[in-house]
Amino acid sequence: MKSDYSESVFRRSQKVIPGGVNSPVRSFRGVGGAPVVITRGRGPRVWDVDGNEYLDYLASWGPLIAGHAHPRVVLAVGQTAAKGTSFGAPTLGELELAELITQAMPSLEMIRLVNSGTEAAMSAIRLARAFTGRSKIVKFAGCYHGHSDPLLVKAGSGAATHGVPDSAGVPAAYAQETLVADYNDLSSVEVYFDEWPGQIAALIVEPVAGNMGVVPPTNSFLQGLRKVTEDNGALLIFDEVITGFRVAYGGAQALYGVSPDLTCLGKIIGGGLPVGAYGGRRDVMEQVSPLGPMYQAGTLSGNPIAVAAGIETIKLLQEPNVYEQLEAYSATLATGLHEAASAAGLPTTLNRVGSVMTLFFHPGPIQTWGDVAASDTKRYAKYFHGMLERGVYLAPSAFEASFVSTQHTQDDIKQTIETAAEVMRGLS
Ligand code: KE4
Repeated sequence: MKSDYSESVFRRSQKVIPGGVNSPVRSFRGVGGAPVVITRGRGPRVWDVDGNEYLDYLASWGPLIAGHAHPRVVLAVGQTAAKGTSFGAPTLGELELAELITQAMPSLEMIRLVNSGTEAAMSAIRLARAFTGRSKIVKFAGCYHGHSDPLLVKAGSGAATHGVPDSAGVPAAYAQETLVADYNDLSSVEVYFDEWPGQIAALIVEPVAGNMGVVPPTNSFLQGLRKVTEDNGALLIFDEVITGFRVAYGGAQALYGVSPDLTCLGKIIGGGLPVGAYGGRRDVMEQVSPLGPMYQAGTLSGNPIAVAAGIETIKLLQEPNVYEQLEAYSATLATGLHEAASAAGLPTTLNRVGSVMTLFFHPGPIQTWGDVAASDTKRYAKYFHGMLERGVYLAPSAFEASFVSTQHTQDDIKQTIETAAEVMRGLS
């Protein structure tokens, strides 16, 4: 594959943008090599500046469930832009998106639109602290909720101790308010509620973990979190930035039948444009300014063009059999990849929920952060580059997810499996 134009553009970018990227995981540091510079997308495909074509399973890290440049999304964005780009005032579009989301997810009695998943999670944490009057929060190792200070925290020295910063610039005093538990291990949560009675405002969780690779909740884990938070007067926050409208139209809360007190959303609800949201119980959301004392604001929150893309994308997901097709094609892909790996004698585990999945080079099962950390990331990097060279674009990190869109065809899936089989034969 020719890549000299990508390489020259990336060299220029590195002079003016840290690492040449506007988000670290795009840098390919997780898999080595230099990223390709993408110039356009259409349906399930993207092209780079050297003219190379790729079958895309990154989907911009999840938002593009309806594929790139969907005609209906492009038309909605264009028609909206022609009437103005932003007013800083109430609009019909933000109301329509708010009503679509709250109708899809009944636990969201009220919702506030913001501009990213980070803003959604940051605001939900502040709201939970305002509502309960408590300061501690519980999160899970391996789960990611954006880059706000309270959430860039890793586990402290031992169980039941406070967290430590997971980034330079996060004061230890902030990190101490965050307690880090182990995903799929309810006892690691219970110990915190015993250690800090009446002090934990909320627990935030990805109901299907997607940021350590895909790790689904084991049976009764989510139900257990619902009970332990309820029993201790803490709020349960589902971070559905990845899973919202992805694993089901009503998100993971519909799929697993567990109702959180607050939900964070992003990615798909913007259809590729910057939209995030947080919402939930009316009595909690009524604490949000201007109704209540918890302040949160944003110049471009509910931006007309962004919400137009989100509305059209969600409407596309209301069409008949959309999720049945996503499930069928994703299941075929998952089975094909796993069989290709087995045929090449490679131990792999493929974790999947609907159209979001991760292939781990590890015999499995993969149910905890510890299992993930033991997977073969070097072999994943070779697999990633082998697929990229053959025109298949996966997540450039072993700890991320790949996504099937409504625009991938059965032939695309078949081609992907054949390509993977060829690459894996070279890995064993
Ligand atoms: P954003 O601020 O990137 O819109 O959303 C943060 C966020 C919150 N919650 C979950 C569950 C998320 O997955 C994310 C962002 N996901 C990452 C990768 N999985 C986005 C990619 C990136 O950081 O560039």
